[in-house]
Amino acid sequence: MKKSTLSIYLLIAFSLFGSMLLKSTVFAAKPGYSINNYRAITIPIIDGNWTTADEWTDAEERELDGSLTVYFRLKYKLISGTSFQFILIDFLNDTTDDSGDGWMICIDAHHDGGSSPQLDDYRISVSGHGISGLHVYNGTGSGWVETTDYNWGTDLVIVNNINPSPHLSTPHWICEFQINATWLDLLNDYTIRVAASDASGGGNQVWPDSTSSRPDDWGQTITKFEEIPEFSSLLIPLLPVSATLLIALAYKKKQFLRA
Ligand SMILES: [Ca+2]
Ligand SMILES: [Ca+2]
Ligand SMILES: [Ca+2]
Repeated sequence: MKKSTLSIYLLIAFSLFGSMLLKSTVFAAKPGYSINNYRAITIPIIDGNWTTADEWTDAEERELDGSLTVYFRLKYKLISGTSFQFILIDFLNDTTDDSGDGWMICIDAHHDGGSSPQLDDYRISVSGHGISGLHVYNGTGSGWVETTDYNWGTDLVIVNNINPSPHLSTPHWICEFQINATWLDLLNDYTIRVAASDASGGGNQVWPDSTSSRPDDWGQTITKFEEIPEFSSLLIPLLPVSATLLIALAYKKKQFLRA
């Protein structure tokens, strides 16, 4: 075999091997849907309210698909050795307190996708706006089964309320989540599906447009080991505020879903 022919064969072999490697490291998620998950500068107070002007300015935002206007943001923070994921949903159009209103967060903790919920997948569903409407589900490999294997206050806190936000001064539903990453065995770059619905109309608002039963179609989070760049310079002045919020957070953990 000529040297040149051998080189071509080797080149093809390496290209194939390279493409196999690439395929094995591409995680399942819906194309075109990703959000950076920054380390928080401000630890949010979970109270269903944009509590301070800068409470969520250190997190990226995405708008949910659907006919209504709903935004969500997410960020994380290590607090006393435990990592917490924080999520805000700002539902501009929903001003009505309906028993059929709903929030839903689906998480593929190990971002391994699939056409049905797997053992590492979780679904947190809230219908109405009270604690009685909270149900948490775990994937079985073929569907969902409800689980009560978590502690309210340490693993999960959700508070929703009708308040104004920087997006809209007219009071509307805002929901904040605090999720313990250890509880879900949450890995970096997990995938997520965020949904909100107003029983007064408009249907389901979702990011990404997908179903809760198919993790392959959820959106990619990209863990950043830094604060959001534009706000890095504000870190030092905000430190005393963060300490205050941490104390407030410990107090708020006893709250039920509706503040
Ligand atoms: Ca808040
Ligand atoms: Ca409503
Ligand atoms: Ca999974």
